Amino acid sequence: MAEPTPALPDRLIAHLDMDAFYASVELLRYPELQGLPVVVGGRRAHTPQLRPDGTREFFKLADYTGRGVVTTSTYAARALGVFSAMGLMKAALRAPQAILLPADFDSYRHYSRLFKAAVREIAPVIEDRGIDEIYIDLTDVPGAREPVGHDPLGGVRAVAREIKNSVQSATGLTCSIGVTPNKLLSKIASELDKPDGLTLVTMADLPTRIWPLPVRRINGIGPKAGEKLDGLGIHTIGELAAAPQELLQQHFGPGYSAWLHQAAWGLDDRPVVTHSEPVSISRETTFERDLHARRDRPELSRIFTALCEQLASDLQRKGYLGRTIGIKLRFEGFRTVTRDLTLDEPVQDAAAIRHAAGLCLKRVDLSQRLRLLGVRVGKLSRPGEIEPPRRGRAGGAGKVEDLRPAPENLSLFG
Ligand code: TTP
Ligand code: MG
Ligand code: MG
Repeated sequence: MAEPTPALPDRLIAHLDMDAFYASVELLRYPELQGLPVVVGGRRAHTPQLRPDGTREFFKLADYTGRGVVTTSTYAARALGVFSAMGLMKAALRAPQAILLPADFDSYRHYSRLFKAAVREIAPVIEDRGIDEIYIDLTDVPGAREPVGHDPLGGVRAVAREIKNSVQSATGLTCSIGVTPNKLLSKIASELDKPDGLTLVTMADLPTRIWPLPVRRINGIGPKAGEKLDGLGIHTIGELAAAPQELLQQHFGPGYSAWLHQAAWGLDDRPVVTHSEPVSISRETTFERDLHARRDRPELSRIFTALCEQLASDLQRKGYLGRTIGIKLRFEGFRTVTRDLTLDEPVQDAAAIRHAAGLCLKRVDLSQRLRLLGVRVGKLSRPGEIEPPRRGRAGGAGKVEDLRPAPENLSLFG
C-alpha cells in the first residue's frame, strides 16, 4: 500500500534574507576580494586607492584607529570572529588582515530594489521587511502546491530555488530562504543554512529543527526577555514549549506569555502584508510671501482652516481616523517648529482637527514671520478597529523652547 502523502500546510510562507548584504555588494565592485575577510564600516578615508598599475590598494583593519563599529562582515571575516556591531579596534585584534571598506548606502538601496523586483516577478505577494529581507507568500504561486514524485514539498522547493536563481541573475548576489507554514518559523528557518541556504521546515520538523535552538532566535524575544527566560532555566525553544503556562504568566503577564507559548509551538497566523499603512497624513503649504501672525491674521486663519479641511477630506477618502494632531511651522530663516497633541478619541472631521491644531499653535511663539504652515494627523486607525497597544509618548514636546511661555500667540489665528 502506498504511504499516505502528508498534507501540505494551509499556507506556504517564505522568508528571504540576503547574505552578508552590504559586504556582498562591495565584493561585486571589488571582485578581487572574493573569499577574503572584508568588513564594511569605514569612513570615506578608507576608500580603496587605484595604483598606477591598475590594481587597488585596500585599507587593512590593522591600521585602523577610531571608535567605529562593524556594519557587516563577509563570512570569511565571521570565521575569524568578526561580526556586526563589534568595535573596529576589537575586530582588528581578531582579523588584522581583514580589509576595511566604507559603506555606500546608495548602492545597497539599488541592489535592494533589484532583488525585490526579481522576486516580485515570480511571487507578487511580498512584505517588505527592510533593506535586505522580505516575506513572500508562496501559497498561490503556480506549481508551489504540486508534489514532485513522492515529495509533497517538491513544488514549493522548486519555486524557492527559482527565486534564488532569479535573485542571483538579477544582482549577482546570493540569499537564503526559509519556507514554512508561517512568518515566525520562516524567519528562523532562513538562518538555519546561511549563506546560500534553502530550508524547508514543516510542523513535523518542529522538535528536531526548531526546539533545540536558543529562545532568542524567535523574532520578538529580545535581550531582556531572553535574559529573564535564562534565569528561569529556559534556554531553548523546546524548553519554552514545555514550560508551564503559569510560570510564564507569573513573569511576563498574560498577553506576552500566551504569545511566548504559541511561538514556541511554531504557531503564527499573521498575514503577509503587501502594503504598509501610512503612519500619518499631512497637508502643508509654503506661502507666496512670509506672513505674520498678527498683521496677516485673516489670511493665515483662512489657510489654517483650509489645511484642516483638506486633511479631513483626505482622512475620510482614505478611511482613517487619527488621534494625534500636529502642526509644523517654518519661520523666516528656515527654523522649523512642530507641536502635537494626542486626543483621547480618534477624530476625522475638520472642526475637531482645527480645534486640536489650534491648541498646538498656542504653544508656539509666533513673533517671527512664517513661510510654511502644515497640519498632520497621526496614530491612524480604521473606524471600529481595535487600537494597537500604545507605545512611548507623543512627540514634539521635547525641545527647550517648548517650555518657554509664548507671549503673543494666543488666539492670533489659532
Ligand atoms: P543582516 O541581514 O542582519 O546581515 P547580513 O545581510 O550582513 O548578513 P546575513 O548573511 O547574516 O544576513 O543585515 C542586513 C544589512 O543591514 C547588513 O548587510 C548591514 C546592515 N546592518 C547594520 O547596518 N547594522 C547591524 O547591526 C546589522 C546586523 C546589519
Ligand atoms: Mg542579510
Ligand atoms: Mg536581514
